[in-house]
Amino acid sequence: MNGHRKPSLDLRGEEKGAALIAAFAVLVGLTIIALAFVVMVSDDIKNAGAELIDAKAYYVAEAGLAKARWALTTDGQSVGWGESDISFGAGTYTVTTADNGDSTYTIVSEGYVPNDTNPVAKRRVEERNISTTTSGLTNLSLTATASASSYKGVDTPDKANDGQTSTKWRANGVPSAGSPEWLAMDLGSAQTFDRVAFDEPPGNKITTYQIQSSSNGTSWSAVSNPVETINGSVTTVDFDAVTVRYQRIYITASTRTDPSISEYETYNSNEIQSIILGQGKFVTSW
Ligand SMILES: [Ca+2]
Repeated sequence: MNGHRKPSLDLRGEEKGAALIAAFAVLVGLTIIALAFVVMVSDDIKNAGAELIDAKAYYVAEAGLAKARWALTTDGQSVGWGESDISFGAGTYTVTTADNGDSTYTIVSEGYVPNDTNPVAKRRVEERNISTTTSGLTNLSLTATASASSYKGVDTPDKANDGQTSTKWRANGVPSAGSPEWLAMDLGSAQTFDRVAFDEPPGNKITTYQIQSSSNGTSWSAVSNPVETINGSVTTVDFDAVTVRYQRIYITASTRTDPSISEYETYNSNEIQSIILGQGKFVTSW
């Protein structure tokens, strides 16, 4: 033994080279995988950011929808109500309510982030097939205080708004232009109405009259654009909506000496009594 190392070292050197190449290959592989992860994660972050903004636009649109439901059911607004560019959270919404002409209506709300002028995200929410019923309109006369130019016997003014057609108000006199008879309703506070209906006992017919409104009970003016519809003993008059405390029927001619009214009703035809929220809810994104 001369202390030399075995020449097999060179052989091991070849092995070492092969190991280096393998290690390099593994390193390259790992680097590619790592880079791929970086790209994937970066895409995910980007996508998550876009999804977050879209989600915000969606919920802003939902806020507009909720506002419309509240406006129509609680706030006394009518179909056709809407509002635009309302700031809410991260964006703005524009909401409309439209009558479909078949006793249903549609609410459309659009949400924009950050605004509708230069939106990064937009979402549209529609609620359809919402129905309304106006069959149960509130007769405002029932809680009003009636008074009249005159009355006869037990047929006092309050019999015209007691909810019973078997009782009536009867004037004590012959109405004429110079000597009118009238029946008035004090609603207690200013209220909106656009329809009056009065029911007359058999044989009675008021032939010339005016529906008048007043804010103070002393100065009166005729309602605008009255349209009369007669159905049996009931005469309905529709006119441009007014918001006042007092109104009356001002009678200047009648087929009978003493004009009589068994029930005098007051309505707001735009009043929405009940709302059934639609079954179909559609979300459209773009
Ligand atoms: Ca009555």
